[in-house]
Amino acid sequence: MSESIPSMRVAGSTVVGTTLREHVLAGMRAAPGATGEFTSLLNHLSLAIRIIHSRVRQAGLADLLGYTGETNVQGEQVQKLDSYANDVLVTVLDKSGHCGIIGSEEIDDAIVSSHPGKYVVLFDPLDGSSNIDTNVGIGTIFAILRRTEPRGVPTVAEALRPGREIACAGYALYGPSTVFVLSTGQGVHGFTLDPAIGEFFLSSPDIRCPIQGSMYSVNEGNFPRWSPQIRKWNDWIKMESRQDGRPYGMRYVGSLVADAHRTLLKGGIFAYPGDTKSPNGKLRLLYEANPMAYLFEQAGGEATNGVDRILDIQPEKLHQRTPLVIGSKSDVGAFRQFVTGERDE
Ligand code: AHM
Ligand code: MG
Repeated sequence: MSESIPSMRVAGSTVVGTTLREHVLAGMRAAPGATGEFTSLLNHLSLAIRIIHSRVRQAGLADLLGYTGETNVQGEQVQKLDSYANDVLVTVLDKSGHCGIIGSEEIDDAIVSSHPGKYVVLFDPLDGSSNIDTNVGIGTIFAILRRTEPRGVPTVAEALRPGREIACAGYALYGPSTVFVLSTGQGVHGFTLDPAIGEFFLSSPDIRCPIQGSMYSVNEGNFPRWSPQIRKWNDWIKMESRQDGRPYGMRYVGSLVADAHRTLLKGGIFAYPGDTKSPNGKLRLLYEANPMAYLFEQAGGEATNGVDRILDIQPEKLHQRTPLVIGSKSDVGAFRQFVTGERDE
């Protein structure tokens, strides 16, 4: 454990680190006028994530793999774990009493909470569905906004707001360990779950995305469908250049949460651009792109749709898709230069 993590030494040798709860409480104490509702909402989210973690770990044993037989709003086959994770989040968040609107990648329309509170929570309950059955990293991605009319009847319009209005975003990655990465607008902090006691401990305080990386992450199988500019970028990043460290290494898990987590920590670039089959790409603005864009900006990285800032896009529909390019400032900048035609080699 890093020396910079505030910790408590007990009985001479055991070190007890900062828990997620303590971290969130400290943020609340520093915020004048805080009522504790936001702290309580984050504690509920953390509970939902620990429940999902527990099920993901048992998936191969408990008849939780495979499909439910239903198709979701995206026209995709619903996996049992997708459906389970969605139910857990909706139930726990509704019960918290802090949400006016709950929106999920798995649900057609936003849910008006039965105990309306002052927040909007939007999430992808289990990102990386295609990897569920093969024991590859998957995750949960979320964004929280303050309602614009906290005393009024909740409306979907309160969810259709640009990502720059996000108050908090994060994700859980169910990988070899379960990590919870969070930002409330004061940097990005990573916590690791100690599964024996069910508590998240601060393990990566103040994550910074390096200014330039050495890896790129993109589904290159889509190459023939990309624009000539994006193909040029792809050729360029694989060309030898001692001066700027090319060729970059290639990493692609196919779970946004895993590919983004690596890119956030190590730098480089993740791109899911539009193509001739899907002009707006595959990823959803409200449930995937906005929360990731918020985290990357908070960590000193950048997030665009290839050209423009993701967090400035005005959403028109809950399930709207957008091309997404996130990563180190220098690498996302180079991608933009190719797309705009400013450079072609
Ligand atoms: P999902 O939310 O249904 O899991 O789909 C989104 C996933 C992302 O996690 C990942 O970046 C992308 O789809 C991978 O898509 P592809 O298989 O086309 O590379
Ligand atoms: Mg997803």
